[in-house]
Order: sequence, then structure tokens, then C-alpha cells
Amino acid sequence: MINNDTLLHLNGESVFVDDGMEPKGTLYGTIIYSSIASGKIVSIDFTDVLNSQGVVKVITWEDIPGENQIGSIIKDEPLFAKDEVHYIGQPIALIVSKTKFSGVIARKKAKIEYNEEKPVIDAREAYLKNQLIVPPRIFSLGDVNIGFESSDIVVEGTVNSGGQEHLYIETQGAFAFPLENGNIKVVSSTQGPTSVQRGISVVLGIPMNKIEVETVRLGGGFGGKEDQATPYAAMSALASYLLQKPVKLILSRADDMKITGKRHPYSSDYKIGLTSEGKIIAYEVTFYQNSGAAADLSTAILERTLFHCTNCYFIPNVKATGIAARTNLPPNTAFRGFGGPQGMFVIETAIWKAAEKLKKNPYDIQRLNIIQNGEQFSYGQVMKNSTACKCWSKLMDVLSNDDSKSNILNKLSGEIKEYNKANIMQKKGFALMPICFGISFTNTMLNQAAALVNVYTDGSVNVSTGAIEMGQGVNMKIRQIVAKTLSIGLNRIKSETTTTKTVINTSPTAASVGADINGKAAELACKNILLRLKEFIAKEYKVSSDEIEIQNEEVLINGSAIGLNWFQLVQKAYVKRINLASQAHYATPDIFFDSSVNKGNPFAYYSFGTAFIEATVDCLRGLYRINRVKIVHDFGKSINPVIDKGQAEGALMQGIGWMTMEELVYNENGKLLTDALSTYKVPDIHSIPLETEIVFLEDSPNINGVLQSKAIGEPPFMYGIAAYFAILNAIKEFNNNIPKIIEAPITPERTLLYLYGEQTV
Ligand code: MTE
Ligand code: LUZ
Ligand code: MOS
Repeated sequence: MINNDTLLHLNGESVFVDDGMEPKGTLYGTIIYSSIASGKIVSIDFTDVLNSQGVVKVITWEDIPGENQIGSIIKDEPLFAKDEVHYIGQPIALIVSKTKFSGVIARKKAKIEYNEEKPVIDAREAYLKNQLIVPPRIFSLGDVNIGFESSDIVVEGTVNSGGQEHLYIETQGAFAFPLENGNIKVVSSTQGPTSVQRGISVVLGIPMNKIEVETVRLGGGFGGKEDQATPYAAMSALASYLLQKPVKLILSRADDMKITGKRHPYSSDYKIGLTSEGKIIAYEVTFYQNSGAAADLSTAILERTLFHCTNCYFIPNVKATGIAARTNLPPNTAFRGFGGPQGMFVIETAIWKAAEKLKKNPYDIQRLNIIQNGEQFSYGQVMKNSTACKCWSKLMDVLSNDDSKSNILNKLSGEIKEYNKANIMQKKGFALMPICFGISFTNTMLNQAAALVNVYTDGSVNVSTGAIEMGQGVNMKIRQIVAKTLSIGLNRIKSETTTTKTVINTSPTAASVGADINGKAAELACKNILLRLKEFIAKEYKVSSDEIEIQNEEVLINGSAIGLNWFQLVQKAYVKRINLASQAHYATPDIFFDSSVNKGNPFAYYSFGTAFIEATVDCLRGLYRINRVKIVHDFGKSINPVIDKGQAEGALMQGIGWMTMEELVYNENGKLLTDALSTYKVPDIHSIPLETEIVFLEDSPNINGVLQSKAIGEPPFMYGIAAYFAILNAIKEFNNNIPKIIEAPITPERTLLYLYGEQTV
């Protein structure tokens, strides 16, 4: 069950864009970008750049044969700035040089004069200036005003959550090669080869069929390469097209951190109404999304924030407003969870604050409000096959390793109270985080995939799909699906690189559905081949084809082996001119969404689970340690438990990083101050929890998933939210005066401020 890439990675043999062989004459791209966040370009002088050693050409918007446009959902983003700039890092030109380093040296010689304007960094300020990407979006159910009137308590507040740098190990990059007759091939580190192909087609003004985009694998994407691989591929393609030379463009880490968009920071206002028992009656929330300088995927991300604004809870009266505010930061983009985490952090804060007021435990309110089958979310989808409560109660079993199940959470709470009484400067706290994450692209159109399965005459098999391997193990899962469907050995199956020549019009590998939809397509293609083979055998042996089975590489008729193995079968079929290749297309059934009323059934199914996280805070220094994480997650019938557990652990850590330590700081000029790993802290070996236990919910086949499995890529990210509240609960034991505005990440600095009662804003 080991992931096929693991050995290659460990031996340093896996090939990334920068590792590909460089043909003779390869040139290198270096981006010249804006040094100011907002203003007009007054003059540009690249004379010294052009005269610099090794420089072949400087490419600007004037050289673009097609459109100077890379916006995907909204056409609001030029490839190269023309006369205005909107963020620090916005590309203005591309230097093409004979070596990598000559480009970097030449870049320093660029002279650009600007007429600087004051940038807008903050989403609320942008909103007040009416700088919106699209008009506000509202999801609603019931009537919140009536809901608040009939509530026993109402709590209001503000929540801020910060952005997050993707920090994929492989930076953004592409390598373009000119082919004959104006055709072009681009090797790109992208989650969406078709998006890249489309983007290049627009920029070069040539049809998509003249452009091949190929991806072997990514050294991580995490959403950062869903939309934002396109500009770099388009730049290298443009340079290659103009100069008719291979052109490689790989961002340095420093450039990548400065130029590329990140997770969206949000600032949100909430109002929650509950009964005195803790039942949530009404919830009103406004999300101010810091979209950055261009739309990118912001509107889709904001939509998912609205979908997940009530997390896994049933609330009869909801009004959720989403505002996409245009600011002078790099265009923010997809990042694991895609707006879901930002929405869920707000409802969890609202519950936490309401618990304070009701003098209840937050976990009792969480448990009381978990959505039941038959109840609906604000967007009209009715809950079916929920395992949310099962996961919660299984977690209680896991926590109470003895059999005294008499409210284990109260028992743990009591133990922690004892500990905190005995320790003046060390306080412990814990929190729970149940999750519910909708599986499918919220844009129904994108829920389609295709596959091509080829069986060679020696019985070996190649499978191509639109899926991109980025470390999440999708290639391994697809190989397993093919092996299982054809009932042949895994070692016979190779998964092909992803290319727009073989499988076309693909959706990006995103929304956690990579294995789901591409796996389904591969399964369908295998079934087509099986059907042909069975019909062929039926004819040869004069039986009916439903009497035939292939099991572990042996042909069986009515259950008994006939002495024909997979290899012989394939040989025989080939001789009789049977088609041994099949293409298949899969479209997720029964999903729809009407965005004119914001109602529908957008998700094929949901992902569920609950996390328990305990932390200890050092109240002198503001440092903390995550002691224990226990998670019960519904993986469905896992195709590959090793991969799935790895995904859960990785997502958890990335979520903890977002919530507790990864802090992006911009100054008032819109300059990113945390643009290196010395100033931007990500979780490392020292920050992982002392103990992590991930338990698979047993006996939980998912009827809507491939081989009854469930998507796993993004949902566990949101367990990280429990780390925030575990730390906050520990702080509360030291200082009960928690500020009104809740802000993430809860860095050691912020922990100190909370410990000693200072307002942070
Ligand atoms: N795991 C690794 N190792 N590297 C990644 O870049 N991306 C995540 C997740 N897990 C990522 C990862 C994101 S954002 C998504 S949407 C899914 O993988 C995409 O893959 P899947 O749909 O095949 O799960
Ligand atoms: N990308 C996208 C996503 O285009 N639509 C989605 O719904 C989505 N969800 C999660 C991650 N990426
Ligand atoms: Mo993941 S944010 O859907 O690439």
C-alpha cells in the first residue's frame, strides 16, 4: 500500500519542473515586478537591463500577441502591468537571459518611476471605499430577526483570521518548448493543466490544440497552484514563442513569497442567539474577505465560506453576507479548505463566546447543535447519511480508555481544573472541533473528469487521468482502483503523467475530489475494457458473458478457472483484434445549485469527524505546547489507509500552523515584512503535538464515493481550529478577561497579550 512516489522522493529521484533535462540553448526568465502597492507607472527605462551581460530580451505587455489577460473567473488581471500597478510583486516585465543569474543581476538595473498612491491593505477599509470584486452575496434561511427575538441570549463580536503562505516545497515554475509549426509544449507545476492551456491560448492568441501542457507531479500545491501557476506558464510560453527557444521560469523562494497570493485574511462580524439550554436559534454573520488586487478565485472561495459558515450545526435562522474586498495585496487564492476554515472559525468563536455568557462548556453547545439527518443548511441541502454524531461519540470512547463513560469531557475538564489550580504559571486547556465539509466543486460544471486506460499486449497497463499528483497520493489511489477493477496486480499498472494531449478539458485537481472523480472515470474505462474482454471470451467459449469473471489475473467461467491468465487473455484478445484501450468520462450525479437564489444540492456528500486537542500554556513566556490530539474521522472505506492517515496528519498540522503560528505581516505601504522563513514561522518537528492519534470511524462505506471511499485532502485542515481554542481555554484559566476581538493566529506574542489582558486592536 506504500505510495509509489515515496521511494523516489526519499532517494531524491522524483522529477520536478526544474529537474527536467535542459535542451541546448535553454534561456531563463526573471520577473521584474512592482516595488509599490498602488500607483501609475510614469516611466520605464530598461536600457541598462538590455545591456546587462547575458540578457537576450525584455518582454512587456507590448510583446503579447493575444490578450494581456490571465483572469479566470473575472477578466481583471493583466499578465504584465501596463500603466498601473496594484500590489508589490505585480509583474511588469520578463527578462530572458542566457543564465539564471544574469537575469537576477540585470533586474537590479531596471528603472521604473511611479506616481505613488496610498494603498488599501485592509478589507474593511476597501469595503468602505466601495472597492468590491463583486456585489455582496447573501445566504439565508428562516428569519434571523425573529430568531434573535426568541433567543434567551444574544452575543455579538468580531473575529479576524490571518492569511497563510502555501510554502509548497517546489516553487512556482514552468518550462516551455517551441515545437514545429507554431505549436508549443509547456511543462508546468500546476494543479490545473487545462487552466494553464487556456491561459496560454488567450495570451498567445492561438488555439488550445496547439498547446500541450504536461505535469509530472508537484512538490506541493495546497491550492496555491490551482489558479496561480498560469501566469508563470504563460510568461515562459510567451518568451519561448517569441524567441523560438526553450525558456524556463522558476521563481526563487523569495520571489514566490513576495509575488504569489495566499490564503485570504478575513475580518468578520457575528451575532448569535441561543436558548438558555444552548440551542442555537439564529446566526448572522458578515465576512469581509481580503481578496487582494484581482479576483482570482476569491468569489468561489467566499462562496464556500458561506456554505460552511455554520460548520456542522443546524441553525434554523441564518443570514450570512460575504464581501469580497479589493485591496492592494497580491491576489489571494485557493488554500486547503478554500474559505471553509475562515467561515468555521467564526461560528466556533461565536459558540465559545456564547458559552462564556451562558456559563456552559463550549463542547456541550457544539454537541447539542450538530445537524441531524433531514435537517438542512442555509443553502437548502438536506443532510443525509451524516456520521457527525457517530464520530463525536466514538471520540468519547477513544478518550475514555477505561469504561467509565460517564461524561468523559466533564471528567477531563475536572482533571485540568485540578492541574491548573496546582500550577500557577502553567495552564492547560482543551477544545473540540467537529467538522462537516461539503465534497464537490461548488461550481457544478467542474465536477467532471475523464480517463484513458491502455492495455499493452504484454498485459501491462497505463492509466491517464486529469488528476495531478502533488504528494496526496492520487496516482497510487488510481492505480489501486485500476488494479481492483481489472483484478490484476498493482505492479502491472503505471500511472501516466498528466497531459492535455491525452485527457482533455480537465478540472484542476482540487476541492479534495481528485481521486473521487478521476478514480471514477478510470473505473468506468476499466469496466469498458472488461466488458469487451468478457464478450470476447463468451464468444470463444460459447457461454454468456455474465458467467465470466476475471479474478486475480485468472479467467473464471462459472467460478472455475479455465487455464487462461491475464497475459494470455490479452494476447488472445489482441490476435482477435479486440480494442484494448478505453476512454471514459465521469460527471458527479445529482448535484445542482442555483446561484440566483443561493439554493440547491451542491455537494455529492459530506466529510465528518471530530478532534480533541489539549494544550499547555507557559504563562510567563506566552509559549505553548500541543499535548494531545485525538481525532475520529470518517474516511469512508479507505482505498489506502496509509495515505489517508498521512493526509489527515498533514492537514491537521497545516491547520494548527494557520491558527497558532503562521503570521503574515504587511506594513502600511503594502510590503510583506514576513517574506522569508526567518520571519514566517511554519510548524516544524518541534511544534508537532506530543501525541497524535487518528482513529478511523469503522464500518462506514460511502455510497457516493469511488470504491465507497471518502475524499480526504482538505477536511482535516479544520481540526486545527481546536488548537486555537485549547490555547484560549488555557489562557482563560490565567486571565478571564479575554478581549472582545478574537484574532488568529494565536502566536506566542498574542498569547502574552491575552494573558496579561491587553486589547490587541
Ligand atoms: N497533500 C500534499 N502532500 N500536497 C498538497 O499539495 N494539497 C491539498 C490536499 N493534500 C496537497 C495535499 C489540497 S488543497 C487538496 S484540494 C487535495 O490534496 C487535492 O488532492 P485530492 O483531491 O486528490 O485529495
Ligand atoms: N476550487 C474550486 C476548490 O474551484 N471550487 C471549489 O469548490 C473548491 N473547493 C475546495 C477547494 N478548491
Ligand atoms: Mo485545494 S485548496 O482544493 O487545491
